[in-house]
Amino acid sequence: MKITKAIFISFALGLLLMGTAQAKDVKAQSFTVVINAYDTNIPKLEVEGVTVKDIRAFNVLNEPEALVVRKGTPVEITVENKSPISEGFSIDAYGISEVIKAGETKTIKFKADKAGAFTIWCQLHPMNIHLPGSLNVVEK
Ligand SMILES: [Cu+2]
Repeated sequence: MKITKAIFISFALGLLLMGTAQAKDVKAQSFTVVINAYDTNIPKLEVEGVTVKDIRAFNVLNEPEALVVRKGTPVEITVENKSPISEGFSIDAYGISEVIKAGETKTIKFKADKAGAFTIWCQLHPMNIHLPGSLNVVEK
């Protein structure tokens, strides 16, 4: 009888350890987003007979543009701002609205508990200088 009990206890302990290992498997999905700025100057351009000089084209974009995650997964987004100015990082559906200073890196943590495609945008600047990104939360 003693041996049977010992076997049962080690079996139960094994199950318990397996359960703990499985719980650890629900790891956060990590992303690194780099906010890059492309500041370009077009020295001279002729359009329909009109000559324009020193046009500045300033574009900001998130790289990568789209993040894909399964619903229910904890998410960690490390945002690195390589723009020479402060940039915003917002995902409205998740109540995220962060400001990342030039050269700064911030980690944003949340659980992806709503499925759908959500726009990642900068709340500080006009949309026409930004290419918005997206967070795509897919059903299991
Ligand atoms: Cu911006």
